[in-house]
Amino acid sequence: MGDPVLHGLSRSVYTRIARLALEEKGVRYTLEEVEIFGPDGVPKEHLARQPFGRIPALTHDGFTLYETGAITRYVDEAFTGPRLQPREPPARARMNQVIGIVDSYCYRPMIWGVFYARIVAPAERIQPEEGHLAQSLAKCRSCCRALEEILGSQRYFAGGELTLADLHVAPILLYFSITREGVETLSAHPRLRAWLDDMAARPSVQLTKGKYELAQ
Ligand SMILES: N[C@@H](CCC(=O)N[C@@H](CS)C(=O)NCC(=O)O)C(=O)O
Repeated sequence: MGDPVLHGLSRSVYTRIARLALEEKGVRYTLEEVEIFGPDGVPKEHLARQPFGRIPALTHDGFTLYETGAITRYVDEAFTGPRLQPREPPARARMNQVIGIVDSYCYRPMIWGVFYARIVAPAERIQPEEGHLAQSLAKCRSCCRALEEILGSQRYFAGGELTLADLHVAPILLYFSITREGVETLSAHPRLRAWLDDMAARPSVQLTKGKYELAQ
């Protein structure tokens, strides 16, 4: 079997989620950078892999897969290494619930609402829209409240062991945490903050830092 190729961008949070799964499993892989945000739009060859023009996509021995949740589960099941999905139904359901929360409620406001306005827009000399930021921030606060409640006093989201849930939350919360609104919001959620600090210290997370975090 050959090594998988992940098609994405090192600065993309969803690409990083897939990379974290590969790194935590100890899988050798190649990251092929695909610039989807350039003036020419999504490259044709990427649309053939991901018809919605999003990143990442994974190719492995002629098998092509997109949707990060499917990629991380595939990586966990197709390769040896530490299990990243619990066996017991309640813990497994909790993991899936957290992944659903991240996709449905956290990604847009945290990344496109706050992180984009505070970190990407100034770097690219774009004027952010403050109204959008304020609306997004209210949603970010709800996300942090919900995530902290689920975390409770556990070390990880689905219990005592690291699972895909932690890998899905970390990249998005790390980007949010480098904005001043993120710092403030997280200071009101000390257990979530402690979880994030613990995740930030993992070798997989350190190794996959993108340019915006490295610039801090
Ligand atoms: N549902 C997709 C979402 C992936 C996604 O939104 N990726 C971002 C980059 S982090 C993207 O491609 N954004 C491009 C856009 O929103 O047009 C998945 O789970 O893979």
